[in-house]
Amino acid sequence: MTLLVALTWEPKLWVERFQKLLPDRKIAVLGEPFDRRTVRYAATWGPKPGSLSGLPMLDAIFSLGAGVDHLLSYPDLPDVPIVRVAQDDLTHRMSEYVVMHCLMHLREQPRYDAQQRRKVWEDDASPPTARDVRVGIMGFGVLGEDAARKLKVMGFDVAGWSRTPKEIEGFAMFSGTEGLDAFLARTDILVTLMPLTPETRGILNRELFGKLARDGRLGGPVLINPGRGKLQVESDILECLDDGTLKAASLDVFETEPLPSESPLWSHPCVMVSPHNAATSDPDATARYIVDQIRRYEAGQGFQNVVDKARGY
Ligand code: NDP
Ligand code: OXD
Repeated sequence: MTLLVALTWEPKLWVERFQKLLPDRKIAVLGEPFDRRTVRYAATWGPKPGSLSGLPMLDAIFSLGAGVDHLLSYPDLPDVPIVRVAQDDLTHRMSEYVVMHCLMHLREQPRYDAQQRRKVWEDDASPPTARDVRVGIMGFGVLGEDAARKLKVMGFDVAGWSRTPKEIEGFAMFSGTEGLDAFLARTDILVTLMPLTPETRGILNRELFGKLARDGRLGGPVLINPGRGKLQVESDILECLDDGTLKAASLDVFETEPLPSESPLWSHPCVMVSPHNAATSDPDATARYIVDQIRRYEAGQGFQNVVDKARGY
C-alpha cells in the first residue's frame, strides 16, 4: 500500500513524518516514480490538476487542513471519502488567534502601538472590560465552539451562528438566514469561522456589516476573519472602515493569497494582517492524526471527520 503526498510545496517535512509513523509502507511524492496502482491514500493540499487522477485503488483523500474548498474545486475529484483535519493541536492554535485578537481590540492595542511610536502617554478614563463586549462567532463548528469557550473564560458575552439549529449551554445560539439579523444586531466583535461554500462566498459584505450592533462599548463593530478569504468582499471592508460602518478588522485570510503588495489592506491603520497562519497544520500532529485515521479504517472502525461533499464542508 502506498500513501501519496500530493503538495504544491516541498513535501519533505511530511514524507519524513509519514515514513517514520508507517515504516512498512511506501510514501510516494509527485514528480518521483511510483506505481499509481498501489496508492490507497492521498494526503494533499491544493492538488495540481491530474495529481489525484488515475489512482484505481484509492480509498480516501486526507486534506492536510481543516478546510476542504481547495479539494472540492478540484476538477476531477475521485469519488472516495475526504477526511479533513479536526484535532486539538489545530483547534487550540485557532483559539489562540481568536482570543488574542478579541483581546487586542478590547484593550485597544493598535492604538497603544501607534501611540508608542509617537511617544504619547494617553488612555481612556473608563475602558470596557470583556463582559461589556458581545462576540458573535459565525460558524460554530469544531473551531468556533472551542474559541467560544475560551472567550467565555475571559468574560466575553459570546453568541454563535450556524447553518443548522443548535442548543449549547452557556451560549445564545442563532441559525440560518432567519436567525442572522438578530445575531448580528447583538454582535460587537464578529469572528468568522465558516467554510467557503457557495452559500458563504462573499457573505462578509457591506449589507452584513451594516447590521452589526452600533451601540457597543468598542465604539464600532470589529471584524475578525480567520475563516476563508473569499467569505469577504475586501472593497466593502475598506469602504466600511473608512465610513465608520466598521471600526477595525483583523484578517488572516484574503480574496487573493499571498495578499498582493498593492492591496490597501496592508497599510490601513485599522487593519491587522497575518499571513494565513491563524492555525497552521503542524506536520507532527497532523501526520499522527492521518495515520490514526488509516489505522482506524484498516481495523474496520471507519474514518472520522468525513466531509459531506453535497454540503461543501
Ligand atoms: P466545521 O465544519 O466544524 O464548522 C463549520 C461551521 O460553519 C458549522 O457550525 C457550520 O454550521 C457553519 N456553516 C457552514 N455553512 C454555513 C452557512 N451557510 N451558514 C451558516 N453557518 C454555516 O469547521 P471547522 O470549525 O473545523 O473549520 C472552519 C473553517 O475554518 C474551515 O472550513 C477553514 O475554512 C477555516 N480554517 C482556517 C484556518 C487558518 O489558519 N486561517 C485554519 C483552519 C481552518 P453547522 O454547525 O450547522 O454545520
Ligand atoms: C486549514 C487552513 O483549513 O490552514 O486548515 O486554512
